[in-house]
Amino acid sequence: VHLIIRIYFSFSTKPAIFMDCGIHAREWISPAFCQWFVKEALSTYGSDSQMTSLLDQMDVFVLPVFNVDGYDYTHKSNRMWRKTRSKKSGSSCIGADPNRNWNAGWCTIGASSNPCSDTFCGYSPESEIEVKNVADFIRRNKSIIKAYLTIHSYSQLLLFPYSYTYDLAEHHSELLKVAEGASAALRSLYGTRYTSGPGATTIYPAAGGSDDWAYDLGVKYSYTFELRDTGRYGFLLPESEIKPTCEETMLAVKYIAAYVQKN
Ligand code: ING
Ligand code: ZN
Repeated sequence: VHLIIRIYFSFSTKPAIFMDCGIHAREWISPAFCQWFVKEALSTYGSDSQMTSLLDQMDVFVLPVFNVDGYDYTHKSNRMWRKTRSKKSGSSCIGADPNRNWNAGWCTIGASSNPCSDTFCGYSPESEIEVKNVADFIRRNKSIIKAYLTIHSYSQLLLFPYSYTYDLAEHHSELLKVAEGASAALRSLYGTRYTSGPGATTIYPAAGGSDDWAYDLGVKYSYTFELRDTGRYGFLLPESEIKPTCEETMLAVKYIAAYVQKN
């Protein structure tokens, strides 16, 4: 069962932004950011004019920990675990990659059909209960969801479709323009540099990712963040970087939200 927090200030149905964190178990800065975002949204509504206007006009769905079992496992057994923790009789290997399990060019490129691989695409699209549940939620709320944001680490990238093909997305130039605006906003705080672009050419080709799936469903503003750092600490980002990372990332998320709000 997933916790999805809906931030809203009136009961009327408004356009919405959906954001998830913690798809991959070991990317600890990601759930930290979702938690930060909720705190910041609730505590700055009424004082920060941009946040107030955003939440007056839109609802925000936040899924703070997508891969709950995997996240728990990184705390108790293996800090570097990435996948879910699902079991299947006949294989001694556990879990599938929840960012290779979506029905978007599923398992055609940059994914493995070997259950022991860290990028195992699963036995079928949406075989992972976490993916099925969130996909159902987004399909159910598709008419109001205007943007899909998914938070990973690390590499300091702002990615958008496609990752499962080298073809450019129909809205490529607009997606790139918004990503570059968001990266500039992020950089303005501490000088942290992000690279923006389609997943396939900016990081690596990989099918079955959530942003490609949401985009093909019709959610135009679909982005994957890869937060700090660029590899010095990697997944083991020191505690001292949590607050600055969250603060700068807020600026990028608010930039995208403000753009979506007026379009
Ligand atoms: N990176 C992503 C991954 O799942 C990605 C990159 C984004 C792939 C979008 C596919 C689609 O491999 C990390 N760090 O998880
Ligand atoms: Zn990830």
